[in-house]
Amino acid sequence: MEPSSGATVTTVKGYACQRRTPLQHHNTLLTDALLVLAENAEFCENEGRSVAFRRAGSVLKALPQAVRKMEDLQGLPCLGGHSQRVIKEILEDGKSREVEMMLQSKQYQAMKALTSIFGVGVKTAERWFREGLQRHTDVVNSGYKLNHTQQAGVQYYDDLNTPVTKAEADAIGQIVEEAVQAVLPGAEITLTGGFRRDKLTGHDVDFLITHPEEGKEEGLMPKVVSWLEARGLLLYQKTNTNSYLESTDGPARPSHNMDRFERCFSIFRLERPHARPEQHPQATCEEQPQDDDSARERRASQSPGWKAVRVDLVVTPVSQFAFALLGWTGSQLFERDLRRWAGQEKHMSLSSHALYDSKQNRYLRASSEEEIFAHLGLEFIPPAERNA
Ligand code: TTP
Ligand code: MN
Ligand code: MN
Ligand code: MN
Repeated sequence: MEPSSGATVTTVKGYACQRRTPLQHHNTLLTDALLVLAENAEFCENEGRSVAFRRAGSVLKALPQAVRKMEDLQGLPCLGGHSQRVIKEILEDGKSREVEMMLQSKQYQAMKALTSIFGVGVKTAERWFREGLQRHTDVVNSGYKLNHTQQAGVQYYDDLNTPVTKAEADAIGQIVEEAVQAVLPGAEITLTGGFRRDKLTGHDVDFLITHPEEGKEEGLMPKVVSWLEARGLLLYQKTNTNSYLESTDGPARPSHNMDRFERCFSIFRLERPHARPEQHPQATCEEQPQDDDSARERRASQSPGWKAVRVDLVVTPVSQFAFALLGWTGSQLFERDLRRWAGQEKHMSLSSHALYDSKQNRYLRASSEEEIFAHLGLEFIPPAERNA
């Protein structure tokens, strides 16, 4: 299609894994709006629609400049009619009525608040909302029976919804390193997830653990968890043992996207570096002497000397390390498109364990991410440019 005069034409490839997507981009007003629509679709359990809005937003993140007029969108992939309408509204009026209304809606706000409780998915949040709950405090007061995970989610709600900083991620890294070295000298830990993509904050901290000698890593996770628990460093943990070897469906036919490593979803108790000592009531003579509700509330909300931080630990045999590293670095949309590219364009099946070539009927080995991209016929995209 010939661009009309003045339009900035940019070529953007259709799969996120074919594009470089930096952390900072030029279209946050548009991508924030599309993200709200994606979240709302997710709350309505419409995954296809949610992914479509995420894809549209992701294309805009890869553009080298801000979109100023609709012609700038010519030739771009993944922009459906609905996304284009919303973009048009924002370009013309500075905001989208549909998105503004959604942000104001009770349902969206409640679903957002309830799903931000660790351990609460869309289905549970939906049911609670229909039963009249809107905030995490309503859940506490409802007297509903919560599972172990949700109890932790409610108990540490504020901390878990405060972004984790890189400094905190590094501090957690030191603790994990110490734990791992104590139980298996020579084992290696690698920071993955958003922080490997150079994000400045995250909702959790993700680590891969391996050992250069294949097999040495077996059974490592329970030992690491015990070491941490013995020192009071874990507020919560749920460990899954490796089910990869026992499972009947190999990586060629992954039944779902969850991988099957030894893994641990946890909440660490991270000491705050410069925590102020708790204030004594007598020390604050300016304050009202009586112990009223607001005083009690102030004390309760005063941060203790530690912060609850979500941490994901994954143990991988070294032969699968490159696949695990690629699979856990994200972003989620980048991962989704890597698998889609492998299947649709290359007749291969990619998981966090292996790459299977259906034409050659064999697994393709790799000891680095670069080799996996090469197997897939893709240009290597460094982690910092996988922020799709
Ligand atoms: P997340 O930790 O959920 O996301 P993130 O690190 O990109 O961003 P945030 O700052 O919000 O934490 O997931 C990281 C990667 O881990 C994700 O791209 C895919 C992978 N992953 C799995 O392979 N299996 C899983 O079950 C989950 C939850 C994630
Ligand atoms: Mn993460
Ligand atoms: Mn996340
Ligand atoms: Mn994670």
